[in-house]
Amino acid sequence: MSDLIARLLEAVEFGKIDQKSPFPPQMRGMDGALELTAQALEASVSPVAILEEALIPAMANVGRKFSENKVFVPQMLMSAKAMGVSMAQLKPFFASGALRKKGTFIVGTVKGDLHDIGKNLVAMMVEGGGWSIVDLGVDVGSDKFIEALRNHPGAAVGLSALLTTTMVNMGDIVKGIREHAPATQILVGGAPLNAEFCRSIGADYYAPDPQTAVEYLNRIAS
Ligand code: B1M
Repeated sequence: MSDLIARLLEAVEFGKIDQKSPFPPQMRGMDGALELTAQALEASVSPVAILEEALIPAMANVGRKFSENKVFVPQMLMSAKAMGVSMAQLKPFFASGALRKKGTFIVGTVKGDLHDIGKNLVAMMVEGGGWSIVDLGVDVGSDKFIEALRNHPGAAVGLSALLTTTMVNMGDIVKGIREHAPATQILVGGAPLNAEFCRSIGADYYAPDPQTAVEYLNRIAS
């Protein structure tokens, strides 16, 4: 692992956003995710490596430490912010999709759930795969998905959930969408889900990661 990747992983894991950020105190004055991502890109480290070898493992470490009561919500939030400033710099590399769009993809994190990093990543990769994105944000119920479908008939829909307590809300959203537009392609994703859960709520496809989501959407578009 390159030194820059290792430092970026550490910056995101400890929630060091940029050099002037006072948090965490032990990293005061050091480069943060903002500077280290820019340096990695400048050094021709691939955006995929930045994502897969630094950002995603950093968040996995944060999640493990949260489970072990070694970090708490504020630290998770700082890590999410650090990841956000890094992802913003990667976006242009992933969002250079074909000029002619393959279709529209409506995406949101479901009702009750505020986790948006995975959803943003999926939106970014799908956009890069040549789709127009309608991002409804977080805490989205069936009414908003249906309204978006009214504005974008025939669009595919993606639902994200990170909590076992909110993934169950996907069932109602799928039901609502099916009543309004039965043929809508609905894909679901997020850490606590699996293919069996997807089938049980009547969604069309479970995508474990953004790339699988892109591949599925490209299959249904062709
Ligand atoms: Co929260 N959180 N969190 N959190 N958080 C988890 C999810 C948790 C696993 C941590 C833990 O206990 N180890 C745990 C859930 C337990 C459970 O239900 N099984 C948890 C908890 C408990 C909570 C709170 C309840 C904590 C509290 O308040 N006591 C609270 C809930 C708030 C709410 O949503 N109502 C909460 C809050 C937060 C923050 C706000 C502080 C922050 C989110 C900030 C933000 O998103 N802007 C946060 C964070 C950062 C995490 C962890 C550490 C990281 C999540 C993340 O961004 N991962 C997380 C632990 C973990 O994941 N290991 C945790 C990186 C991201 C790239 O991965 O989102 O999994 P992920 O997305 C992946 C795939 O899942 C997939 O592709 C992505 C890339 O591979 N994917 C899709 C996701 N959506 C998809 C959709 C698709 C296809 C693929 O198609 C449509």
